[in-house]
Amino acid sequence: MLEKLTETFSGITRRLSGNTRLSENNIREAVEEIKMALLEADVNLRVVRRLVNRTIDDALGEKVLKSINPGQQFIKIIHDRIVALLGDGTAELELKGPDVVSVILMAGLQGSGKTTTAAKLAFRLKSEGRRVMLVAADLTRPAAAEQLEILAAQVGVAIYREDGGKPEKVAKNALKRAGKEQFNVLIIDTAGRMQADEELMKEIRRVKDSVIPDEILLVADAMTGQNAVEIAGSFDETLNLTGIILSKFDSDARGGAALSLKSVIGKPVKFIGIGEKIENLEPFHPDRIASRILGMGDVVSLVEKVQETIESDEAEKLQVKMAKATFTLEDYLDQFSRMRKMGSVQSLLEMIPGMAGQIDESKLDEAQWKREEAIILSMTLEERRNHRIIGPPRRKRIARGSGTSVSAVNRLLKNFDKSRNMMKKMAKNKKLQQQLMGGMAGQKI
Ligand SMILES: Nc1nc2c(ncn2[C@@H]2O[C@H](COP(=O)(O)OP(=O)(O)O)[C@@H](O)[C@H]2O)c(=O)[nH]1
Ligand SMILES: [Mg+2]
Repeated sequence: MLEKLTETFSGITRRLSGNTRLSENNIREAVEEIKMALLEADVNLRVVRRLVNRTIDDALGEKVLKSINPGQQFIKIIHDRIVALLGDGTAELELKGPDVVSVILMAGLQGSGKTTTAAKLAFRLKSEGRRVMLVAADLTRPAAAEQLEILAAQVGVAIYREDGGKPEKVAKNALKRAGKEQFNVLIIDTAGRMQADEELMKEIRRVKDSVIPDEILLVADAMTGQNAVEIAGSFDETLNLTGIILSKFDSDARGGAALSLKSVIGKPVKFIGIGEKIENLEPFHPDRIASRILGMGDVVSLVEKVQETIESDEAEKLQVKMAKATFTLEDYLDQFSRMRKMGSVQSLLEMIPGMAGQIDESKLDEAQWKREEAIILSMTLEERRNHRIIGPPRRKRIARGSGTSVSAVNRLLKNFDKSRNMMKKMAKNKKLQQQLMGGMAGQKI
């Protein structure tokens, strides 16, 4: 899903992120490219227009052109716009407490994935410790209830079905049963048609009225094009949806229509289906999807996090020191307290694209930090500023003072030399520097 879009956007990200100069023309060109990519991916035209106009407005403001790193600033704007397009944060299911029965109603066209998704949800809620009952209220074909029955057995949850009858009656009876038998969640699978028609809408409306669901979820096939948006609109009109689940997000469809849904009908996408198995259901994270499209890992949140903790003039000084390898143990010590404010280095570094696999976890634990901090604190200021003067007698003294060992002191000094060299190398590598230090140094992003 979204491969083509990702390709184009990642290209833009790569091209611009290192730019320290950006002209109005650069911005207009990039926005034009973005516009074409979105249209090609089948994102709704109105949605594209809105996104493009806002992006231009934001990007041409003083802030971008005059900032230290306009390229990154601009990418951040695109990122925020895409996040806004996809939703405001991750939307959770809103269910009642455990002592009452909550009802989830599944709606959607035939083949959209309602039955499968009902089972996936059951699996998810069951693993959260809820007692779930599936309800077969698709009475158009006997095979429909059988499909649900098989899935229910697979998930290990109860199923309620009746032979014949009306869907709204079945739903109501199921709710009664669920109350009596202390189930917490009822998930009602309903019938679909090839096209949304009057009869289907009336039927599902009656089911809704008979049980008053907490969640009314439209299952929309992410592979379908713009008419999915229209269909979603008509379901919303009839049912007042509480959310959308995009099924088949694992397909290689262009995906733009699916991405337009939130913007056009104003209801959040709560989950995405990413395969046929019952565990293939994921919460929908707009920011992660946006980062993925832009090919930037979680770099935006990284930049924001770092920015909160390092002021930018200080950061600039640090960057220069890193580049010239005049970074001392004194600076290093200074970083400890800042780093601590940011959370573990591990989680921080993992947000950088391409870094995830490359970090030796053992080097990053808190205990290790504390030891290193203690060692540096046992040094004199002179030693901190020039670690090369620390010969064997000093090492012994420092080890004793910090309650560590000479070998721990040796290791720290050796590692410090190594990292200083790495920083120097990094500083020569323009791209990596932009990605790492530009972000780490918390420029005004
Ligand atoms: N690849 C993939 N297939 C899915 C997904 N969700 C549903 N399907 C498949 O889509 C088909 C229709 O699903 P079904 O639940 O019967 O749709 P319903 O008619 O709306 O109840 C089945 O073959 C499912 O296995 C998904 O997220 N990914
Ligand atoms: Mg079905």
